[in-house]
Formats: sequence, C-alpha cells, structure tokens
Amino acid sequence: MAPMIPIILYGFKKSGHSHRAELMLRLLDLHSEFREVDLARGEQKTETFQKLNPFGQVPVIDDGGVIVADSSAILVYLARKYDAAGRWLPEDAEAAARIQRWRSVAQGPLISGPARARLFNVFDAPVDHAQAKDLAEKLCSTLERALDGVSFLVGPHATIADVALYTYAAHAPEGGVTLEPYPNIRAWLGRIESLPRFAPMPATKVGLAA
Ligand SMILES: N[C@@H](CCC(=O)N[C@@H](CS)C(=O)NCC(=O)O)C(=O)O
Repeated sequence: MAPMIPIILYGFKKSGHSHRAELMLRLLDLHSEFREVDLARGEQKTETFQKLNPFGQVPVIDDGGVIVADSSAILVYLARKYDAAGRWLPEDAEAAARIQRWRSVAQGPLISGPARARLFNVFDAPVDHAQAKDLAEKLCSTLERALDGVSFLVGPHATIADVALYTYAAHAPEGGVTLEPYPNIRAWLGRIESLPRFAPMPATKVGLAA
C-alpha cells in the first residue's frame, strides 16, 4: 500500500548513505520529499534534528510520523512495508541471511574503504587516504569475485543488498579508486543503473574518472 502522505527524507545530496535511502524510495516508486540537512553548518547536531536521530546523522525518514534513522534500517523498513511481493527483502531464511551479510559489508568495509577514500578527496576529511584506498581495492577484489557469473548480489534480481552497496561502489573513483580492473563490478553497477526510476547521486567536482 502506498503512503498516504509523502515520505520525508532528511538527507544530504552528496552523502552516499542518503542516496541509498533516496534510491530505495525511487525503486519502490514511493512519493517522497527531500529535505536537505546542512551538514557543513552542523544542522545534524541541532536539538531539533537530534529529536529525529540522536546520533546526529543523515539519512532519516519520516513516514507519516514513523521515524526511521540509518540507511540500513531505512532499506529494511521500506522493503518490508511497501514491497508486498518480498522481492527486495525475501522472507526465505537463506536469502535473508545472505542479504544481511552484504548489508554488514555496506556498513563495514565499504565505509572504511571507498567511502573514506572519497571523504578525503571530496570533503578534505582528515583520514588516512592510502589506507582507505588499500582497503577499497581489497574490497573491490572480493566483490569482483562474488559477482562472477551472477547478475545481482543475492538471487536473480536486485535486492536491498545491491542498493546498500551501490552508491559508494559507483563513486569509488571519487576517492581515487579506479573500477577499470573490475569488469564484473562495472557490469553490476550498469544493471542497477538500468532499473526503472534509477537516479544517480550527483558526481562532485572531483569527478568519477579515476
Ligand atoms: N550508520 C549510518 C551512518 C550515516 C552517516 O555516516 N551519515 C553521515 C553522512 S554520509 C553524516 O550524517 N555525517 C555527519 C556527522 O556525522 O556529523 C547510516 O547508515 O545511515
């Protein structure tokens, strides 16, 4: 059942975590409104915002008064609530476990590798860029092998596992991590980009040319 009123997404357009939530809303064809949270000015640390997320981070959604913070939690919520067919988050125990495994990767190595390397290049964040790049390359090698001979991470069609990993993998070049040596990753990114209603996270001036 579609939401009665638009789902509000509090996010930041250059945040891959926010883009995961935005992409899921689009893929499920859910009516939503985007509210930009000014991270540079610290809006996420205000009392008003921390009523939505005490951890002071985007993304957060407000679905008719149901507040859900954290990109990973948002993907689960939206899939469970609005995908009656259970395609994006199947009930089946094995598929659910395999999806959870990739969601753990999306909150672990994907952040310490590609996302952190991008933070350094795009936002001048004080991170160890060489270490982040090294971790990103290790992750890409593992992901490349996992995608050998398959179209999506879990099962024959896209699930929330693919949505969770997509954005920071696609934007790895912004962190100086080239995707050239990884044909399976590039083909998988292309399949996600071909899904109906897909829209990318805007590229930054650092660019996606690595
Ligand atoms: N575990 C959270 C992490 C979210 C996160 O790291 N958000 C960043 C933007 S990408 C943020 O809000 N940073 C601002 C801050 O921490 O002050 C999720 O998956 O949503």
